Amino acid sequence: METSTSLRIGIQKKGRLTDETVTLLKNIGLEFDGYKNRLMVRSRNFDVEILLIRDDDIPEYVQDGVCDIGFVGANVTAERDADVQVLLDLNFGHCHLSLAAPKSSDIRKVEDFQGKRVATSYPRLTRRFFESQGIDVEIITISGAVEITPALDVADAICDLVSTGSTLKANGLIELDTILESQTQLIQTSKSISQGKQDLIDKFLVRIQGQQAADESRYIMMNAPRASLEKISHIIPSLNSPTVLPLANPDMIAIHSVISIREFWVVMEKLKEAGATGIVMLPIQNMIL
Ligand code: PRT
Ligand code: ZN
Repeated sequence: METSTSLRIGIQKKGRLTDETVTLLKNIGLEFDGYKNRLMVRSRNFDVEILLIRDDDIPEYVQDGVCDIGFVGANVTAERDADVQVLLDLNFGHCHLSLAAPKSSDIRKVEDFQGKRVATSYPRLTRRFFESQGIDVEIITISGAVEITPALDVADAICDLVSTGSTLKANGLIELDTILESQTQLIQTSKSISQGKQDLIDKFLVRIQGQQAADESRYIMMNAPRASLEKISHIIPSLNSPTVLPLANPDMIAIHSVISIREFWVVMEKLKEAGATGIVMLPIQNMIL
């Protein structure tokens, strides 16, 4: 059942994901303002409402069709066991849910957790993990500052999100096993939605994918001897064949192409060996594949 005629997007109101999510929505062409201290904002140029809510509520809101799509960490969707479709990994908000124990304790591997107290804000995922390992633990559900529970003797070990690892270190904890890898995802309700809304979601998906492709690509330009063109064309794993432009010196050409940022350094060294000079790399604003 549809609850609204506008496409409803659920995003985190205030937290680690908010700025990057808002930037992404603006980058794909949604115009809106004044999202701070608001529960809902309407887009000026699309039939879209943005609901600003706690990240914990996003999976259920999407599951129940209150929101049609949402931007939320995979960790939250997994903990809520929400029945939603994952449309896309968004490559920000990377973290992992890990077991950790005090440096001073003798807990070093999963079997050592037998009979221990484990504090976490992720009781469902933690319980499921230990059940899968056939290990009995006492789960202590804590809503925040899980890392201080061993020092307070509330727990023997913890299961918490880690990104840089500095919080664990500052609290004398050692990271042991990772039970879930996470990043922000775009999720969609499994409830039926109108064709109009689906078309809009598909349009946004294409735009996000274009943005992602642009983020991980660079435009490169170089000069090279005309005689090196064939060799250079093989070095550049470009989307299509490279653009070749004449230069004032008839023996020289300019070559333009798009390459993956991950390949840049390896490709650049080979290009130099093949005679390319003045290699320039530029960021790409957007890219429709
Ligand atoms: O108010 P609301 O409920 O919306 O926000 P929240 O406080 O529950 O969430 P928030 O804003 O802290 O995090 C939102 C999402 O960011 C999480 O659900 C994850 O998907 C993602 N994320 C990425 C993280 C981290 N990295 C992260 N490091 N969420 C939390 N942390 C915490 C972690 O719990 C620990 O306390 O940061 C600390 C560890 O960080 P490091 O860098 O010291 O390892
Ligand atoms: Zn939360």
